[in-house]
Amino acid sequence: MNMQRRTAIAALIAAGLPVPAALAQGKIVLGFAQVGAESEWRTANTESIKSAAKEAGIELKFSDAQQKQENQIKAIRAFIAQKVDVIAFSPVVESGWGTVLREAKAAKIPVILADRAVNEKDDTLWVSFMGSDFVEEGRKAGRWLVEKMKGSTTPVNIVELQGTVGSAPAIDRKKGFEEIIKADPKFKIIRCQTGDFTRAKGKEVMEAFLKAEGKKINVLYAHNDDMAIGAIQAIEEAGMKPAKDITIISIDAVKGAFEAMIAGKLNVSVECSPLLGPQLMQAVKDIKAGKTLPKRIVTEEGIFPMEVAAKEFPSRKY
Ligand code: GZL
Repeated sequence: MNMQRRTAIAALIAAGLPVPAALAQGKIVLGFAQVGAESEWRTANTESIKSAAKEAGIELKFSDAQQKQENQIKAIRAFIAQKVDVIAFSPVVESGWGTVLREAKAAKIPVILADRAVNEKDDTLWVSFMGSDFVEEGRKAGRWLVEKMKGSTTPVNIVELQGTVGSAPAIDRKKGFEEIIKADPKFKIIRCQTGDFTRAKGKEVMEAFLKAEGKKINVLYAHNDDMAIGAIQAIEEAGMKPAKDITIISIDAVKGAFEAMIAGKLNVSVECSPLLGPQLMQAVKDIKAGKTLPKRIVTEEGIFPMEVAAKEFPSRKY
């Protein structure tokens, strides 16, 4: 409940007047602290949240932290001060959230983790965590590569473009991928560096990989499509053919990835759906209705190799 509504209701009660139902129920107010606008995925996620809030008649207070944790913490503190009904956010990194989450708990404002997790031990600090299983996304990428390289005995040198250092998707996508490829010693990650989930950084780091390792590189594993698309530009500028000279595996399955696969420049993208808006708004309404939420709500997702890209593209929603 926001400040103005509380004050109005208190004044009516103090004057011994009835509180109109519309005022008493009022609009639910949700404070959402977004990571930033670093990728196509994030843009689609923000769009999904804003449109779903509108659709649900929920008043949305939205902040963009420009990928800085201190900005997300500031936004959450502002939501607490404004006495919003629910707080939701996608933590830019896993650690450093205990203090502000305890402040929200002390203010009796429920918190939903949307998209990424935190590594806080006390799970009473949030009501529910909804989002993808990033470890499974990494496994799917690894399984696709194992299948593609089945039967070959020559070494497979992999360079890895990691997501934001310390973020749940970067940690877990690496973990899942390595869990699968470690079964065969021919797979070797020869370089690994963060591209911070952006196209620009992905291109810059891939240029450095190519300078250092050149034609030794057989595979690029990128933790998201934006970094893969940046890397594709670097591979072409180095006079090599993306998806042919270097097999490229990526995650998110955003429009840009489908366009790259249709152009024959990306081999496969593992789906990671940003369309959490409707699920989040339903969770907010359930909390306000006093319902209990599951602690973990996992998004179901697929995998899209380039062979199916043209057929699937028209029906993609992000
Ligand atoms: C994953 C999400 C990641 C995407 C990136 O759920 O947190 O952040 O994979 C985005 O594209 O920047």
